[in-house]
Amino acid sequence: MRPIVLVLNGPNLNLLGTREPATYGHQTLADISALCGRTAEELNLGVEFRQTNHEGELLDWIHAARGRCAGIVINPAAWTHTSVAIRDALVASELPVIEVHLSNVHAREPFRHHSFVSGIALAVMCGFGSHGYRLALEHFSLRFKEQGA
Ligand code: CA2
Repeated sequence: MRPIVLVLNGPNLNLLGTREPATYGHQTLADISALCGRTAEELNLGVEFRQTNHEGELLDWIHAARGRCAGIVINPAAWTHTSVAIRDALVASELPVIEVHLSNVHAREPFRHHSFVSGIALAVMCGFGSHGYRLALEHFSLRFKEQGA
């Protein structure tokens, strides 16, 4: 069985490609989903790609991943900077987590410099645009191979 990586996206990321291209690029979330699907095929991973504007729904998805998925890639979007609940759920999942941001949050407003997720993440990708998702999946693939999964 291929290890499944859950790729989660937080609020407003459904708007990608429609506004703020200078910050977030021209790709849509569907483009990023397709990129993750192609990458997962190449790496022989299973991938489930989701986005929500409802924090409780994201929490439910994280809870359900425990014991079923091998890792989580998450762009928590604005919840990065506000949500202890998402951090706690990720810890409770007992899964390795890679945090991804399209933009370099450290080059932006000070309120984006703090993340509740980074301190419990295996790794953080920011400023690579959609390539960050690919890098996260590549890292999981190497890690699973090393672990003999
Ligand atoms: O850089 C990232 O990926 C962020 O997670 C994106 C979040 C932001 O709150 C984080 O600080 C950094 C915002 C996602 C909203 O995306 C939009 C896309 C197009 C138009 C409006 C919002």
